[in-house]
Amino acid sequence: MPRDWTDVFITGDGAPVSVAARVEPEQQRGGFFRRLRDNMARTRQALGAELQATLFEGTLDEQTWERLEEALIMADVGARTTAQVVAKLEMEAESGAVEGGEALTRRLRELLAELARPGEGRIDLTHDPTVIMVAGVNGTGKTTTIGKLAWHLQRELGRTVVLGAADTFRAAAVEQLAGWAKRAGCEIVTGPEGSDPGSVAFEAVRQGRERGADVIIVDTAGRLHTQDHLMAELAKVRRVIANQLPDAPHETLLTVDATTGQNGLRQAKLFSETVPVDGIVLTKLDGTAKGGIALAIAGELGIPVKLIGIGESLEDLRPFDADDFARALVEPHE
Ligand SMILES: Nc1nc2c(ncn2[C@@H]2O[C@H](COP(=O)(O)OP(=O)(O)OP(=O)(O)O)[C@@H](O)[C@H]2O)c(=O)[nH]1
Ligand SMILES: [Mg+2]
Repeated sequence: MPRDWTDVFITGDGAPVSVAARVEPEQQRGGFFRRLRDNMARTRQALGAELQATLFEGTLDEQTWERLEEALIMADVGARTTAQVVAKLEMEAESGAVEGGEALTRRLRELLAELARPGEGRIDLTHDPTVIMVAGVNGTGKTTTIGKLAWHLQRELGRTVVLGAADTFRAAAVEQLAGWAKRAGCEIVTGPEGSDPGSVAFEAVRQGRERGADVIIVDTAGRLHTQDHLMAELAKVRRVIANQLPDAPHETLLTVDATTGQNGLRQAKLFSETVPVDGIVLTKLDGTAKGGIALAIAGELGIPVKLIGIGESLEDLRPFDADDFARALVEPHE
């Protein structure tokens, strides 16, 4: 079942979903996933050859599962996800529930997709207003993602969006976000460079409420003097937002750069230990041949990937579909 935008957002009753939102995905999705499949062709072929040699031709023994584990790790699926998937497949094979190369391969694909779908994969927009905070290592695509998301919410879902420029550390950060606000056609709340990010976030939520905005998206810094300093600041921004509006932020999104592989995964772990993260935005998937990382991130962190970034322009944000990624990795034999 292809996943489109209408599956990503919980909009409540009678929310206007434009025709564009409903008809757009097929062509664009098709284009991107064809590219993704092409990019992942080498990985898929290598994994396919290994599946052929193990699940199809060999007798299923200890060695089969070890080889399968190695092959999945090589495909960047991640050690923890791999161990879980292979253990489950082995159990089902031994109990006789799944038999034969084709059934095992199909089941492998299903298990990979299942693990890549932990928890609630949607973003709830029914709060009044909904506050979304975006965090992540510097350069992973926070500001760009916010611009794309604001554009999408305004254009396709008819929501009014206010942005909060709480990255006050970097001189150009506010300007950059202001550029995106202009492109997306939404308002922005800023503070002077070097000012307290907490007060900018507070002000953004306050002004957003005053103006009757539907969604407030708060940008944050990706780098400070030290890592500890950054984590403390993120926690503080969160607290300040909650003081202005109880239960907010309703959604904390963490951006992860897909091209940084396992390193990105480690950084994401660190962030998610400091601020409760509701969803991952996996960015720069257009620049990597290792799309398997999408399955690893969700599986390893236990946090759903909700959106993916596939380029630098406004329309280059898409819903994440675990089945698509599992299929791009494990060739269907139907
Ligand atoms: N190819 C590609 N580039 C992206 C994507 N998302 C972001 N970028 C680029 O990555 C770079 C960094 O993006 P930013 O949005 O500035 O990242 P940030 O997390 O806000 O960075 P800091 O504010 O420095 O912490 C920019 O050049 C973006 O154009 C994506 O999905 N694909
Ligand atoms: Mg930024």
